[in-house]
Amino acid sequence: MQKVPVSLWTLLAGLVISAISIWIGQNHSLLPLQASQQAPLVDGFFNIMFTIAIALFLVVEGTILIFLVKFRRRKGDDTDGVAIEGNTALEIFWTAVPTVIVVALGIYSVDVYNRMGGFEPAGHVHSPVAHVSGSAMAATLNDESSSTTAPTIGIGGTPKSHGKPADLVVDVKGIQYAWLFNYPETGISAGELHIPVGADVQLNLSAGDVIHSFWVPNFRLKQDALPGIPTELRFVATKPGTYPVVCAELCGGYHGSMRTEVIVHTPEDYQAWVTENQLAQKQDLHEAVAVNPANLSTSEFLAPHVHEMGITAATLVQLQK
Ligand SMILES: [Cu+2]
Repeated sequence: MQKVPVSLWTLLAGLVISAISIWIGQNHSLLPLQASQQAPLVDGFFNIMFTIAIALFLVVEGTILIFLVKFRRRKGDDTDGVAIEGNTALEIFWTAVPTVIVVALGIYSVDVYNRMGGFEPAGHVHSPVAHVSGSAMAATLNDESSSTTAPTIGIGGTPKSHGKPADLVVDVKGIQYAWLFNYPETGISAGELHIPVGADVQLNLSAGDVIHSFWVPNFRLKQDALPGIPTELRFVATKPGTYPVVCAELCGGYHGSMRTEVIVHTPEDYQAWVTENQLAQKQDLHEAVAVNPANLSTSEFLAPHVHEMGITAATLVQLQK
């Protein structure tokens, strides 16, 4: 039987490994459901990296297995192995290949970041810029405050939407250990993020105490919320549903419980939610027909009785302690 040349075996192995890697790279189910316009861009990049990783794994582990068998010690062979000092051609090859891969991934990732809006944060006008006095940070913040535009950090409008105002702006504040959502246009406050599907949404992020990170895995978006430095996230949700919001920056003892949800509504559902909440939150306590005392703080509960009982507001504050 004629011997098959090594180059042919190598070619065949290369083809099989490429086919397996590309198939796994496209057909794995490691990532959650895509629910934003940015998600397919991020996943495309992830899948390329995953394909390369699988190919490298198969090449390295496969070579180890083949060599284990082919170059095993035969019975009665007590000679030393061949002394090999180096191989310039091989070294150039295994330096060049990773260099090309890393540079190509670098260029691709910059392109993805640009298409996501990473280079176009609008630099939203921020009400009083927080000053961290007595630190080096104060100097840089003071320099910035000469203009009303805050530093631009985060994901902004995609090249298509850049320069246009977002359809919906929500102020998001991270505190130990919760996310607070304020809708400046409607005056609504909420503990979850409600948005309409298909709307161009801009989140203005801030933090009340330490660094938090606003992460929506289904949107493939993550942005730090920093004390004193505004950041933003701009995106379009593409599928109605309820998705988790996770704090992705270790922020203290209960960091693990700093979770909430983003609810992507159909436009009609969203409008209903806005109407319902504007009514509920506008209502003053004395206009309410029925009040559940369990929902009131001590001072709210006692407020109507303070006058009759002859105690002052100051006493009341003391009572709460
Ligand atoms: Cu946090």
